[in-house]
Amino acid sequence: MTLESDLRRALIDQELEVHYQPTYMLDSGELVGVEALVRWPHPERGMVPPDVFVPIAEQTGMIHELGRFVLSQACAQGQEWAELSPFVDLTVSVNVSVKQLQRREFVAEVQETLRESGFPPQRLVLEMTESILVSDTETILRTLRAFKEMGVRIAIDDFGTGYSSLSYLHNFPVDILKIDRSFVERLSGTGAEESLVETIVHLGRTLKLETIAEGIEQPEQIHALRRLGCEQAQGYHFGRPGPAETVTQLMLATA
Ligand code: G
Ligand code: G
Ligand code: MN
Ligand code: NA
Repeated sequence: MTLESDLRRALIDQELEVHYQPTYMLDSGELVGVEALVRWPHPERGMVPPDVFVPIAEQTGMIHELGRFVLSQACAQGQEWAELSPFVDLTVSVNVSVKQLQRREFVAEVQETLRESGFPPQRLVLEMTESILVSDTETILRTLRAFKEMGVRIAIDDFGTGYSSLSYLHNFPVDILKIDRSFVERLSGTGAEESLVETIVHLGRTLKLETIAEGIEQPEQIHALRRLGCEQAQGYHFGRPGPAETVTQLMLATA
């Protein structure tokens, strides 16, 4: 069986799962959000990485169904967490690909999913890469404005790895910059490699955007990020992506 036909079957059989990776405030250590990450525990092949099957889904059009699955799981789970603890208001981030954003029905689908789940639009974040903002500008701009009106926020994923032109940050209603982990990796503690992260954090402050550092693996990186004024962080040091129950345990420990 090809991976493509297998993925088609997996979507029908509801074989895919959604895992969640926590995000924390760097100053207080408070748990503030999760990023939804799709997982495929294949009965024979073992865990198939999203880097392998998401591109196949994009090429074959299955990304729409995959995306609907992840979004509905994430919103339902977000609402469950909201009802579980009055002390923690988790933001839920969902990765979306350009194919999804270009689809006419996408905004209405997100709206419907939010309505069905009861999850507040203000707590949903859609993550997209910079490359999205330079493709098919008119459609994307219209789509992002519609989300802005709904209260859904937009994050730029892997920020700093894409395009040198920053003008899109002025033109598009972006709310959050996620600093790519290649920059965070270089925060060794000597200070010599800090200038890129510092520049991104300052850019975020100037444009009134939240900044989230990705891929924190070492405590020294936390110290550097705090010093540079980055607000939030995510990475293996804090927690790997895991099943929803792992986050539930974290929340209950906090409350
Ligand atoms: O979870 P992991 O780090 O292996 O993810 C690898 C890549 O797959 C990342 O770029 C991530 O953004 C992407 N990805 C994970 N889940 C989803 C999803 O639900 N939809 C889309 N479009 N991409 C995803
Ligand atoms: O492209 P995106 O940022 O959505 O990709 C998220 C991916 O990064 C997920 O697959 C997740 O497993 C991975 N990831 C999350 N934290 C870390 C980390 O601290 N180190 C590394 N190497 N990968 C991470
Ligand atoms: Mn992401
Ligand atoms: Na990222």
